[in-house]
Amino acid sequence: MLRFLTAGESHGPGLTVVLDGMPAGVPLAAEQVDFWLAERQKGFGRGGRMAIEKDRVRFTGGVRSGRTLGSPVALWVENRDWANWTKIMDPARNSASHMHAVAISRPRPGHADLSGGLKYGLTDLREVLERASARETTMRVAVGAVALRLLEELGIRMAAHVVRIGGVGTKTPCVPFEKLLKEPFLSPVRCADGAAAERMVRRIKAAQAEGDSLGGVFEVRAQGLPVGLGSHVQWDRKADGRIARALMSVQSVKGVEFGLGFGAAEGKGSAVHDEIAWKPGKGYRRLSNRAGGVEGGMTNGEELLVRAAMKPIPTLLKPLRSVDMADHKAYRAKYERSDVCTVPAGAVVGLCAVAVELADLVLEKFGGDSLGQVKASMAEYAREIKAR
Ligand code: EPS
Repeated sequence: MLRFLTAGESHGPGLTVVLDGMPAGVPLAAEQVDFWLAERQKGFGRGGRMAIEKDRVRFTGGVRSGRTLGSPVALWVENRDWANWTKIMDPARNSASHMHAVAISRPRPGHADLSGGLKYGLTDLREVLERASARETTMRVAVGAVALRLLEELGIRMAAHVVRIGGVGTKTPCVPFEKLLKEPFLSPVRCADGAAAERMVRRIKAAQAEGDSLGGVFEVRAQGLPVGLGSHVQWDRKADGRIARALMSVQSVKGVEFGLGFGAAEGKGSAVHDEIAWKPGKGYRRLSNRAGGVEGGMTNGEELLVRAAMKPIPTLLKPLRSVDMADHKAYRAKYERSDVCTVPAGAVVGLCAVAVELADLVLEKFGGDSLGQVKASMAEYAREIKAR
């Protein structure tokens, strides 16, 4: 139902996304997208680039008078840094000798550089890194912010926060949802636990002093999801599989877990599964939420709780060993401007990636070309479920 494609290079003129399948009539203002774009740019541990960029969206299709039209929603964000890269990134005018002079032939371990260069037959690794760059996550956030507007209209709320950075983090297993709606926005590392946030900041400062980078874990939660998004009947319709794919496709993500996640493999069945209860007029609920809100590939009406692990970013002040692709000689990578830790930004990107998938799952179940039709169909289904 909902699909999108992004385009644009990190130091090119700007970034584009086209989102197809949004119902008509969803109230949508540029400031609502800009809010999340700004949140993605924050976070202790970011590098010099974020002082240059001030991401702002421009709607170039699908929105009129503050509402979606049902046609593809097209979004554009300018790269301010483009002004400093016009010579290197010009789409038309560079000479072969100039291109040779600025070519990058030394792949960074952990980046897309080497595999991308070999796969696409490129000798200038800039042609890989420009697109592999996490700059692209700007548009995941832009498109997620649009999906979030639909979810909000349907009474579905989302939150995200950072639970670990570089091995230190919150000791609270599950921060209350209401706290997550406020605290992460006030925290330098987007963590709802103040004491843990201080430990994380200290850890980032230490890594920075050592010329290193840090990864971590963020958590995405959603409340108000109806029972039965996704399906058990086919592998590619399973809600958890689809959400996991969306998160795994975010730059630097190396692992995804729902609820207890890997922990579910450690305990006995009686300590892992969520018992079922029923109340007249309210219907079914679970007595715990170790599954993270998904069972059998379907949402079960409990809160969605999914976590993603991000590796440390691969551009390091402390260089790792690699090989120059021009002469096959060993070298230690030269340092370029970079971030030390992007996990706080990752939490925003993750929230937005999950938002798109949830909006798609909702539209798949409830259909509807207009917001009014989706709402009516959801309300009818809610009545049916409560009566069971
Ligand atoms: C990135 C390297 C850095 C990051 C960039 C992702 O950019 P630069 O090479 O221009 O300093 O700042 O992230 C963004 C620009 C962004 O908006 O998040 C990389 O190599 O992946």
